[in-house]
Amino acid sequence: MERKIAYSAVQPSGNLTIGNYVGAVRNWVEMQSEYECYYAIANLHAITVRQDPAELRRRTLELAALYIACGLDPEKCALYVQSQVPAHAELCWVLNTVTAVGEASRMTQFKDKSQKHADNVNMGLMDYPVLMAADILLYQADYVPVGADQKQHVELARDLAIRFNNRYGETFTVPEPLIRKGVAKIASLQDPAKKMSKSEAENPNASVFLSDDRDTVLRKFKRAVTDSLGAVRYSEEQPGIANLINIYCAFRGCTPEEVEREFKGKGYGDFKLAVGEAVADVLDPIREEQRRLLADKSYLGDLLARGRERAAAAARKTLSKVYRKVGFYQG
Ligand code: ATP
Ligand code: LTN
Repeated sequence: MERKIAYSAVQPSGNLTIGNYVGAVRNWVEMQSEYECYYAIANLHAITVRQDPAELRRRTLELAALYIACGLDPEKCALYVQSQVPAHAELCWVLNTVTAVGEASRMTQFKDKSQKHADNVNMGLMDYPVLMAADILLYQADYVPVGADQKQHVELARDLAIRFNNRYGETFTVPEPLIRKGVAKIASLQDPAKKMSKSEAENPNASVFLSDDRDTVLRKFKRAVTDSLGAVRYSEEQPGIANLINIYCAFRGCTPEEVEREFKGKGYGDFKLAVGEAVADVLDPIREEQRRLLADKSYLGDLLARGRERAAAAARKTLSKVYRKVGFYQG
């Protein structure tokens, strides 16, 4: 039987946080044996907000190394850099013509980012979800493993696939988001109402990065905002503690009930230390492996070149079908 296809990407817009890790990348690793997987470094998306060019280039390689350090196996999945497969930008153009300006301008992330970057509300920012739809549809993906904040974008990709299929005839697989409960939205350690973000952190203690060393991880959890109840209990009234419980569960592989039992009668200090240790135990070997991989740039380069070939072959097939359907002369 043919394997189902999974597609996802992360922007090289900053160091990955533990939110990116448990909300996205770790699920990719789990899927690679069962699905035909394509995972990209979304640098076309990244430049919708201002980036330093040298840093963007450096972060692209760092992210590739990090993906592998987190357990992605380049033999099992196609790992590649988005800008190296031109079909993404080409399909985006076609999809733009079936996207209403109104529906693009209603996207929550567009509205948020327009506010945060009021001096740079560029066309790319508004086109961001259409490019993301192009990413997904090019590979005829069945599933898109992402965090909760990307659900609306995957829904737009579904809408565009259905609309295009209706207008031009069956062309695209209609994708589904795959969103894990509990870890879909890890919150900022300083403000549990906000998502932990890699590029928007208002306070350096808000996000835990995969690159943080053990002492930094422990310090950030020690300073995490908690609540006034004084008990390690999973409840909506204690969003700070609920977030820490989610993190602990994600890193230790246990349930919130087990955590409540384990920390019954203990204070927040003990609990925060335990969460920090659980996270650091997982991050230490990942950081070490990333450092080892980054020392061999030619190995990384070869691997991205192979990923690009595989991705480009699949993408070309879909793009050529699309061009045929819309009536483009293909020689
Ligand atoms: P930025 O802050 O630069 O907008 P980001 O941290 O949101 O970036 P993305 O590259 O936009 O990171 O997202 C990569 C993946 O990680 C997406 O699937 C996204 O849903 C997921 N993700 C991001 N933040 C979290 C979080 N706090 N909890 C769970 N998943 C997350
Ligand atoms: N917008 C996504 C990154 C992304 C993506 C994709 C995710 C770009 N293209 C395709 C899934 C599928 C984000 O996580 N911010």
